[in-house]
Amino acid sequence: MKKDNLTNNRESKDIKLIEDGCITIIAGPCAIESLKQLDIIAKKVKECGLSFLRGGAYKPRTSPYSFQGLEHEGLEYLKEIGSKYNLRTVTEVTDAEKVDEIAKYTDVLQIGTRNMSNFALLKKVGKVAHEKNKKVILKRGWASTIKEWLLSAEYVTSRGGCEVVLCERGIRTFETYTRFTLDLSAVPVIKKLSKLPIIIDPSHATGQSDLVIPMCRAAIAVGADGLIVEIHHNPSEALCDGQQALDPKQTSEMLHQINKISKVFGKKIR
Ligand SMILES: [Mn+2]
Repeated sequence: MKKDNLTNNRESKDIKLIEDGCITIIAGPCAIESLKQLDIIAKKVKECGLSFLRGGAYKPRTSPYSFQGLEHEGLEYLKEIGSKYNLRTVTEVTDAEKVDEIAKYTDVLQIGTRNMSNFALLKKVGKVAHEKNKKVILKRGWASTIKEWLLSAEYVTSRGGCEVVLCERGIRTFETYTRFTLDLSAVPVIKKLSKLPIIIDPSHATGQSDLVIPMCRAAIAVGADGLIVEIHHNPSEALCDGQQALDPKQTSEMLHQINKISKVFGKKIR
């Protein structure tokens, strides 16, 4: 697809990441693996009635020998598929020098757990998000306190202002059965200390697909404004984080359950 098409055929209407009375569910693969893979998964996201597609192009991996993402090529696929299905896109920024480039291809800039204290990156993301009207998801550092997390958010919001959403994604404790320990009490604490919305990432917190739906339910019950969930059309063949990805059937089941729980709180999913 030509670059002009990629930049021009989006609906100009701005939509917020979080809206009052709604639960925002962001879904998609951990990593963008190919145009076809992203197309299949995005189609599912659209069929589920959701508005936001996630997908990593630059992947910060614990091991340098793991798949590092398709990088620039992945950004092009994300933009193309976002346009095709009219989905807003979410992707991670890992490096201050890449923020301008990535902002041309995505609606939401995600700052990952490893970069929550990368202040040069936070300042750059805040500036670019303000100038280009991008939204920001700031994940909690896995060894960071809530107060440190809120101060990191201020690095972003103080560069002119933009929509910033916090994301609790698990912290490191002595427990090794789950990948991290999901700190659900962070939700009411954030609600007490801050006006920023907060979403939950049950995929990275638990690291196991069978634990994702129960923690999604708990996240809505505790008052989270949304979820970011890794899904894949064929988790056993995923190049990244397949063990925690929901397959299409589990994705439908998750939405079915979250829809029911959201109604209890007078909210609808989007
Ligand atoms: Mn992942």
